[in-house]
Amino acid sequence: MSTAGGKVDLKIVLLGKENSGKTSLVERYVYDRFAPKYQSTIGAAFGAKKITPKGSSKAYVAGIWDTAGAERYEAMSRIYYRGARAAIVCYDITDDTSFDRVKHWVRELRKNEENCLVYLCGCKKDLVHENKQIRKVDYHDVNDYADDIKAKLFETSSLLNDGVGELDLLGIFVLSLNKIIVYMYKFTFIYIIYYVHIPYLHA
Ligand SMILES: Nc1nc2c(ncn2[C@@H]2O[C@H](COP(=O)(O)OP(=O)(O)OP(=O)(O)O)[C@@H](O)[C@H]2O)c(=O)[nH]1
Ligand SMILES: [Mg+2]
Repeated sequence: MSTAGGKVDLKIVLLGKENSGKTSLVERYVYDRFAPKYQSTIGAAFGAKKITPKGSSKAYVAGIWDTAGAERYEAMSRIYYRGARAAIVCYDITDDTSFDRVKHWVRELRKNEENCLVYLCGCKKDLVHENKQIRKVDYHDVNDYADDIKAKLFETSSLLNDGVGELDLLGIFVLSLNKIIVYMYKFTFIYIIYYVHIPYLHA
């Protein structure tokens, strides 16, 4: 993955158990490619993608930190979610232990990065297309859990490029939220200047 320099408008972090499909998701989203051979991520990797919201002439850069799922890198992953605007917590829908890790990361995020929006991503959707028995994590159970923690859920297949485009929508949503926050700051600033400082100027 490239370590493209330059300004990043929004930071997204991917968390989740090893082998859950994080790197494949980023590879599909950023470079539109898929590698079937598993290569465990060491430490973390970075990918950047330009997002242009509909009706906007400006392109924004989403910086995506793909963390290593192996538990020995857990302390390092904490460094990468600091200051992230959104976290995509991945699990493999054919591996129920990967969903236990989701709960762990959600607890971590809620405790340490409360402003970070949480998205849950069930990866490897294609594996259950032909054999439904392979599914070990029920969509509806996770959806209920997502409702409880006020997160959004999506399922993807990086192999078939199915559902990966959701990441664009996520980016656009976070960018619009950022804009609203900036407007709120500006409005508060104008309010303070007008109503607090003006009377003093006329006194
Ligand atoms: N069939 C299928 N296989 C997938 C999919 N996504 C990932 N895989 C495979 O699952 C394995 C693990 O994928 P990775 O993306 O490397 O997993 P990871 O979460 O980055 O793993 P760590 O880097 O160890 O944390 C690889 O062999 C991928 O090819 C998918 O959508 N469908
Ligand atoms: Mg990886």
